[in-house]
Amino acid sequence: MRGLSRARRRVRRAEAARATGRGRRAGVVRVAALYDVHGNLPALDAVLADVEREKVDRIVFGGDVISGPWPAETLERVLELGDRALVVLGNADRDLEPWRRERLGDEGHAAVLAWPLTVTVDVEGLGRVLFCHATPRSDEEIVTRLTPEERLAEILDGVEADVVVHGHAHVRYDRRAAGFRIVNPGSVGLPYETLPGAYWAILGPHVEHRRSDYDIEGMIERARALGFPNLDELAEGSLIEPIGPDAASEYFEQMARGA
Ligand SMILES: [Mn+2]
Repeated sequence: MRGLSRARRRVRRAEAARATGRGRRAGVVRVAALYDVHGNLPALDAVLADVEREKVDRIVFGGDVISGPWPAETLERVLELGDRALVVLGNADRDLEPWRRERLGDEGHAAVLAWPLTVTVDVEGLGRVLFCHATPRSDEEIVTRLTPEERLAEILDGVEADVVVHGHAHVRYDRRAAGFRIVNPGSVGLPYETLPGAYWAILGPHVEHRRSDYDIEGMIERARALGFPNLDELAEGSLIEPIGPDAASEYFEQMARGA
């Protein structure tokens, strides 16, 4: 059944590609997926330095890009990448919280709000890869590596992709379910993993999870010197003593169930 619907999707996609003359974007071999940066500039800079060594064709920012200590600088980094960067909107990017509003200004905020909810890229070796922040239909619906397959099937019903890349829960995984390969690259700026660091992934021709090291203590000091509010809340559980992927996944899955 699943194989059949997958085959049907492939046929529909091929037909759509012929109809529009699109579909084959030659040369898209490797994509770096940078999710949930959360305005953590030192983490982003460490990841971008590692990305440069990888010779990727595209860098996809998977939402919740700017909300954090360095919103304006983070947006600048994204814009500096020009056409190499593709960005999707995250729920936290929409937030009009004063720290960000002051630093981005109306123009910056408008640029952020113009980001689409999904971006699709044909990646050699993986097929059609859909990037979204939370799910293709919502930038705040929670999916974790523990989400039951029946729920995934409902959430992803009608989605035309081979691979769905999402974030929002800040825990990396790579899973096949409901006829899709589903990947969370983890979070650059606020990961809930065992080891501190900045988490991201390379897609094409395989899925490779990556971790970049950076000076976390230094980042916290710099953010504190800026006067960024709620820093301790932010740092605790993620940056300094990560609560870990199991506890975080269970916590978010409970939220998803409304418990
Ligand atoms: Mn987030």
